[in-house]
Amino acid sequence: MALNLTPDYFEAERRYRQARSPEDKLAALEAMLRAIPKHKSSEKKQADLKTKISELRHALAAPKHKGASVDPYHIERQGAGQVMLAGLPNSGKSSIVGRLTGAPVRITEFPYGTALPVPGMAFHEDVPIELVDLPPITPGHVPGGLANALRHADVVLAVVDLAADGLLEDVETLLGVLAEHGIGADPAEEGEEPDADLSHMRVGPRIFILGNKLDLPGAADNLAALRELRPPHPPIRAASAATGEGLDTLLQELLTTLDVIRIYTKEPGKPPDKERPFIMPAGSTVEELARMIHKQLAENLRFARVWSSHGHPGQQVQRHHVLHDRDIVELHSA
Ligand SMILES: Nc1nc2c(ncn2[C@@H]2O[C@H](COP(=O)(O)OP(=O)(O)OP(=O)(O)O)[C@@H](O)[C@H]2O)c(=O)[nH]1
Ligand SMILES: [Mg+2]
Repeated sequence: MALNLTPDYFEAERRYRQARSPEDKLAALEAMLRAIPKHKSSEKKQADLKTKISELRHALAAPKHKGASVDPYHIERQGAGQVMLAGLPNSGKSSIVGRLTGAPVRITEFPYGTALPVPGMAFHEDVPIELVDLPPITPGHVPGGLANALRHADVVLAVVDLAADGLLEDVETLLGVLAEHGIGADPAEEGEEPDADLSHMRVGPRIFILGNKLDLPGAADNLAALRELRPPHPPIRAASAATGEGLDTLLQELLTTLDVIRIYTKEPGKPPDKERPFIMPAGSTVEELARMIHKQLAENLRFARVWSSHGHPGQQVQRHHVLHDRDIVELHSA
């Protein structure tokens, strides 16, 4: 006899396969058990699920012994995208993340002050962007977890100290270390124009060189020299964590790079919710917005009204209508 598994079950099973932490796996298994039809033919499957759930609960409750700890470099992606700061010791990574996000980073006058990653949320206008402070990297000293985290970031900021005597060398060293770990090694990052046919296949993060400590004597001259001598990719940006100079522009640019739109929703007869926009990839549709809110809403969607600078106010649109940044959307379902 067939098991007659429901869409809810398949959804939970998909979550189980994609779960990265034991906690997520457990939650997905519990959802699978709730969703599985309770009849004779599914008894074996139910028992399997119960065994797996009990094993996982045990594993989670057990005290963690050395070596079995959770990967500290696994940081959940949040907001418009994940931006990781990689750099040689003392370049000011923690200072930048601290200033822009208020996260509890450790800033020290001596190198190697940061031992573990610290995530925080920076805001450009009302869009949250996740910044992650990382321990320093040097040739031969890149923890596997850190390299892996960098490869999964949306953007990597290669942070250098603009006032350092060996700035040019520092930049080459840092980019070399990153390239060795498969970060930023594609031709588009090596000074050539991105190949139009291949650009959509890009995997891995975008890279920016971020010169910090722009406030210090000599930094501006060093920056000018760097700009003259380096190829145009990766692009070079400059800032000062001490004065804040350049940081607004940096966030603005990160937002452009992440290529997201913010959508405000409203209910009929009410003003829009301007507090918490939905952040979606550029090109998203009304249907995708509905799905983000609830799967059922997407299925029952009849039409939407959109207030946009790209159409007349309250225009009625269908589910495949493409949204623009700052559109206000009223969803109507059956
Ligand atoms: N003048 C000036 N000093 C800065 C700036 N940014 C950071 N510093 C100083 O540089 C030193 C190192 O700063 P951190 O933010 O700890 O540097 P880091 O890159 O996180 O260092 P590690 O974690 O050891 O790799 C501290 O003394 C900071 O106060 C800046 O923009 N201007
Ligand atoms: Mg640090």
